[in-house]
Amino acid sequence: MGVMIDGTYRVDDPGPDTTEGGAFKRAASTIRNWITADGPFTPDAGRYHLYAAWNCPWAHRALLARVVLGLTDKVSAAYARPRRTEQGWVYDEAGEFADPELGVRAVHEVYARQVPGYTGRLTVPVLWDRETAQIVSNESADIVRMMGAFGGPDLYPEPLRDQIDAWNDRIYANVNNGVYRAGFARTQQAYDDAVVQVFETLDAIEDRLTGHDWLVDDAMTEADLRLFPTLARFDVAYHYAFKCNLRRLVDYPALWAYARQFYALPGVSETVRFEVYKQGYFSPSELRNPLGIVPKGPIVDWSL
Ligand SMILES: N[C@@H](CCC(=O)N[C@@H](CS)C(=O)NCC(=O)O)C(=O)O
Repeated sequence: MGVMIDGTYRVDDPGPDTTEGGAFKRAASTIRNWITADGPFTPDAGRYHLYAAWNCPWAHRALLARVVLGLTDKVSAAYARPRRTEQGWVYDEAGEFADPELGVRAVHEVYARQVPGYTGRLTVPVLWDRETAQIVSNESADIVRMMGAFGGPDLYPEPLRDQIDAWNDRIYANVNNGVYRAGFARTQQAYDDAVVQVFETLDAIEDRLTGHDWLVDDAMTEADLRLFPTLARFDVAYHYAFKCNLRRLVDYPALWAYARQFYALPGVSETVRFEVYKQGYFSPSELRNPLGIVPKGPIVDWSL
C-alpha cells in the first residue's frame, strides 16, 4: 500500500503513523464535503457510490448507516478485496470484489480523479458523487451523519447530542481506535496504556448496558452504530491479532447480549463478514504476523 502525492500514486508504504512514544496516531481525513438539502451535494437517490471494504471498521460504520437508514437501493457500494496489496485496497475485474461503478482496480484510482491532485493516505470509506465526478468525503464519521440527510430514523437527535458526542469521543479514542493503538503499538508502554483504556471503556459500557438497551436514552443513536463495528471484530480479530485479550466480548453479559440484538436487526448481518475480518487482520505483516497464517477459530455463535 502507498500514498498519493499531488494526484500521483507512490507505492512506498507509509506504515502506521506513530509518535515518539511508539503510540499509533491515525491521520486526519482531508476530503470533507457534506450532503445537505441546500446542495451542492443534495440527497438524491442513485447519485452516490460508496467505496468500502468489508473488514474496515470505518467503512463498516458507513455500511451500517446505509442499512439502518434504508439506503441500500439509493446509495450503491463496492467492496475491496480483504487483503491490501502494494496497490493498497484493490478490486477485481468482476465478482463480489469488483467495482461496478468506475471499474477501478484500486482505491487510489478513485482518489486520482480529484482535481486538484490529491495528497494523502488512500483510505476507505470513500463516498463518490456520480453527478460531479468527485469524492464527497473520505471521513466515515461525516459519511454516517450526512446519510441522515436522506431521511430515516434520526440517529443524532438534537436533545441527545451532548450525550451522543460524549460516547462518540470516548468510544472512538478508547475502543474503535483504542484497539488499533494496542495492535500497532511499538513499545510495551504504548501497548499497556492502550489495552487498559480499551477494557476500562468496555467495562463502563457494560455498566451502562446493564438495565439499558442502548447507550443513550431508549433508541439506537450514532453512538451505538459506531460501537458495533469494533464489537463485531473483537473476538475474531482484535482479541488475538491486536492482543486485546484481557476479556472477550462474550465475557461481558450485557454487552454481548446487546451486540447480538444489534446483529439481529434487519440488514445488519449482511454488513458483517467474519471470515473476511480474519483474512484482513491476519494479513502478512512484518511486525504482527510475518507468515500471514489465519487462525481457524474462534467459533462464535452470534444468534439470539
Ligand atoms: N478517518 C478515516 C480512517 C479510515 C481508515 O483508516 N481506513 C483504513 C482501513 S480500516 C485505510 O483505508 N487505511 C489505508 C491507509 O491508511 O493507507 C475514516 O474514519 O473514514
